[in-house]
Amino acid sequence: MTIRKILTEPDPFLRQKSYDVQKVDDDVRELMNDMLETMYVAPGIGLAAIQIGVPKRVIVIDLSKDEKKTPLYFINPKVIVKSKDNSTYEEGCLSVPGQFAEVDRPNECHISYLDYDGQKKELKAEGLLATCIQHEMDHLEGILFIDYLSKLKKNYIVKKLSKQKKSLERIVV
Ligand code: GNR
Ligand code: NI
Repeated sequence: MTIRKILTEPDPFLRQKSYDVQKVDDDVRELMNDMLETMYVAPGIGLAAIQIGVPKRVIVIDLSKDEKKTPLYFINPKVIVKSKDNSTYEEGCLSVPGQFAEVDRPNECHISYLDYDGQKKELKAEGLLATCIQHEMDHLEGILFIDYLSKLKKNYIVKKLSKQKKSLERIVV
């Protein structure tokens, strides 16, 4: 397993649409293992492959708070239905480091996907899991949570990120 570098806004890669996985083989499983390790180290509760620069429709999630890890793997996820009712969560993103904002999303979503072994599965998710799945599925379309904010809030966050980056570059130099 390898810890990979997480791309951050405004990296153009993050805006790319990801491709369906054709076959769930050991290469895909190795990718998912790397993603999970990278996510645990970050730390975060979800990660899409494009965040480490791989444009494949692969997501890992682990919402467990204690030592006992419960990783979830989603390949080629598709929405079957979303609820009409929304809920609001304060979201963050490993590709938008240190920035948080409230986002409204359907509070339930029913999806189909392939699991770690390539088996077809369905899941009805609600609450934080539903939010996280939708946040990760957005990454597969090149969408970030800041895209849902007002122009003012989004610009503020984007500017902050570029300032952070510049000050980091100065330290490196
Ligand atoms: O670690 C993460 N926390 C989080 C909190 C609220 C809603 C979504 C998320 S996902 C995020 C990790 C990440 O960037 N995944 O793409
Ligand atoms: Ni994210």
